[in-house]
Amino acid sequence: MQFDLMASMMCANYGHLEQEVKNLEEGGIDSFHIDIMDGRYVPNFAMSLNDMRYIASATKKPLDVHLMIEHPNNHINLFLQYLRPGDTVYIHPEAEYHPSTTLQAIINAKMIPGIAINPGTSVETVMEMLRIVKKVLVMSVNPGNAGQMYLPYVGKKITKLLSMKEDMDFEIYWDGACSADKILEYAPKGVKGFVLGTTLLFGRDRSYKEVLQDTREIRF
Ligand code: S6P
Ligand code: MG
Repeated sequence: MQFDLMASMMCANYGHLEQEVKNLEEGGIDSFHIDIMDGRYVPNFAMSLNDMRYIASATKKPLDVHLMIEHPNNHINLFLQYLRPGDTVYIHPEAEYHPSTTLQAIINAKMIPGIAINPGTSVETVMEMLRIVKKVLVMSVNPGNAGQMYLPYVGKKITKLLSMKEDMDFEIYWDGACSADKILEYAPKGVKGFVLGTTLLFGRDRSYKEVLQDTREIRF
């Protein structure tokens, strides 16, 4: 079964980031998930512009940039200038007065537009944007931190999005507390990709290659 695996780079070891990027590439990661935070939209500072810029220069794999910042339109060009066509940029619609304007800027720069949907945000409130974006990042933990518990009530929202994705032409990605069990359950239902952090990939006593190989070989 085909699904994408993204590495949540806020969980990487910054003492040897270059080696982390290499090991993840050699392990077969599909893309690098970059959690940008401003300490305002979420109560944390994870990664910032220079971290993203470095990783963009260190790999040819796509970047998956998750902007957890207020009013991303004020800063969107700062980020876009270091990205390549085919990279993805997610915004949180509630962080912006005019999210469709920001999504249009991402499209105009030839990046893939996405929205991230918080656990407390309903599908109905982002309906129009589902017509614009190609990717929907469903947060299954509250945004701001790695290493949190999965919030089971998010499952109903994923089911609803799965029933809409063909007609509205978007793909669904999972972000937060992603385990092998969740991949086993949701990949066959049509979730296209999974962000891997501390729950499955980082801080294990196994190599990234071993974990990623096992994850791809999950028996459905
Ligand atoms: C959370 C962020 C996520 C985390 C990821 C970490 O604000 O958007 O991308 O980095 O959830 O994974 P885990 O397995 O530690 O929850
Ligand atoms: Mg994220």
